[in-house]
Amino acid sequence: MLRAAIRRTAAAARPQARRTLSAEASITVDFPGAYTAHLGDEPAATAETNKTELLEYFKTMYTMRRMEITCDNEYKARTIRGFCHLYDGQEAIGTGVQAALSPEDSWITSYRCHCIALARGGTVEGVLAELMGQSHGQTGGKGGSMHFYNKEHNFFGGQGIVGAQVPVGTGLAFANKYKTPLGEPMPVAIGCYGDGAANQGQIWESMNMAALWKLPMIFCIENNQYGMGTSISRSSCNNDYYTMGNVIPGLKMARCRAKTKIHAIDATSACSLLTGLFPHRTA
Ligand SMILES: Cc1ncc(C[n+]2csc(CCOP(=O)(O)OP(=O)(O)O)c2C)c(N)n1
Ligand SMILES: [Mg+2]
Repeated sequence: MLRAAIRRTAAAARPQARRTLSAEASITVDFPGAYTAHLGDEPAATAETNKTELLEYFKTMYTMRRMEITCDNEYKARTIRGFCHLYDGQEAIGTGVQAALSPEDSWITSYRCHCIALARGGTVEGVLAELMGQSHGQTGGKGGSMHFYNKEHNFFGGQGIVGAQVPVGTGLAFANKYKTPLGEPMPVAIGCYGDGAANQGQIWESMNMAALWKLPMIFCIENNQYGMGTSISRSSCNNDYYTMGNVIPGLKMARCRAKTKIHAIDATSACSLLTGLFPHRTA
């Protein structure tokens, strides 16, 4: 599944993929040691991109960071009430996933969803208004921090129950397969969840069904090393989460520094599109 999805993305078969449209000079980015594979081959540790794309990724991540810092401040000022789960430090994942997905692919995530809502067709205004309970918020001011949703852009939330998005995401993958006529490109589904959710029973049940029925499902673990202040070493007997699928190929995407063929840069903004390990984050 994961391997097939990556192969499909790499092939850039679909004409609407933005990266195929640019006629700009290509930049080759190397990120050695970024991947470790389980039950499959590692993809090439190099990517073709260009200045426009890189700037776009940086702008997205920078906007996310500024938005989350504002949310943080407003939460502390009590203009945002209720829950507020921030995504700062993890922006590269959302940005990278969005860059790899097609608009028709389905995306579902945890309560840590402000920036995914932004990436998946939202606006900063819509996110902030939602958090402040305004009717012009992205989900009418009724969802709040944990329940962003955007059906038009195939974003299915925003789930408050840890891990609950994974079986629902597997259902989205099933629907994508069921509804795709034979021979036509099949949208994938991606379910993002944390290290704290990774050992739940419903994850294993979902993986079993996804593997059994060969669903176009990507299980994406955002390992920020903590679940509500409990470190992964105290909650999981296996900290190599990418090896957890007993028949599902896994890929660890490590934090890395990239080098372009032009000059050496600290290109976290480019290469950590595929990063899987992040600094401490608690709810
Ligand atoms: C079923 C369930 N149990 C407990 C909680 C309370 N809770 C909220 S966040 C969280 C930690 C989850 O950690 P992780 O999956 O690593 O995600 P992160 O917050 O680090 O992104 C817990 C236990 C919940 N929301 N749902
Ligand atoms: Mg975590």
